[in-house]
Amino acid sequence: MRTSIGQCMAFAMASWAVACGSDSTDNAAPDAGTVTGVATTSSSTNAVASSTTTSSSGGAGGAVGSTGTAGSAGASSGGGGSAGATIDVAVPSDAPSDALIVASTGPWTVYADPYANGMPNPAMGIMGQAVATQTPSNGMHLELTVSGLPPNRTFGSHLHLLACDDTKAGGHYQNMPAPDGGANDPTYANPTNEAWLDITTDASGMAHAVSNVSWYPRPGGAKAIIVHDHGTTDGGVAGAKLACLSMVF
Ligand SMILES: [Cu+2]
Repeated sequence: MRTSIGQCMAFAMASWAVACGSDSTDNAAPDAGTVTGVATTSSSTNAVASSTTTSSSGGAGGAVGSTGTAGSAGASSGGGGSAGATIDVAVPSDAPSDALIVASTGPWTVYADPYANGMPNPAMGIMGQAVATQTPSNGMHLELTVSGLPPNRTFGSHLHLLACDDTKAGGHYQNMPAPDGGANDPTYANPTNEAWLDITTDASGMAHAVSNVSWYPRPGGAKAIIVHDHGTTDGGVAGAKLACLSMVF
């Protein structure tokens, strides 16, 4: 059964290629339910699709065209598509036919001992995916859909600069980079200069967030989505980093 990303998007379809990292040996299924240290994981195991779309054909009527399957999330050696989630991905109906798409279905990196006090990681069971599309005006429509979280709880989430295994993805991606030492200055750390994806789970632990911004990340400039302990407050502060989805622009 495939998971629909959400009713909020009108979807025509895109075909997309899944490019898998060459380092495809580690942490596929085992990571899904266990807390793993970040240092040993390779972010290249995540499936990252980046391709041109074909024929949006304007159909909002849902998944008419070919549906890309993001199977074999890197780690499935046989390529049988076992590890990958199957998701419906589509481009907004107003997206140009050559719209850039970046998508990731995991696996996720779940950080060990996120509070440095032995408390368990509430995002231990996180699953889900993110999809970014470039708008006609070179903006970005970014969607995050997750499950496996505690019910009825808000988590902060943002697009980050670095890979999941590189200083826990570093700081937030900023369209207009703050000067040194100013990364948390609200002039720069705000939801128009950064991509914020705060989520609030429903009773079943699922959540969905959308960020629409007027810019598109610079190539190589953003590499991950982080889920934090609590909702984002002034200056982009959201608490401990709990989990990370590799997403390389
Ligand atoms: Cu963040």
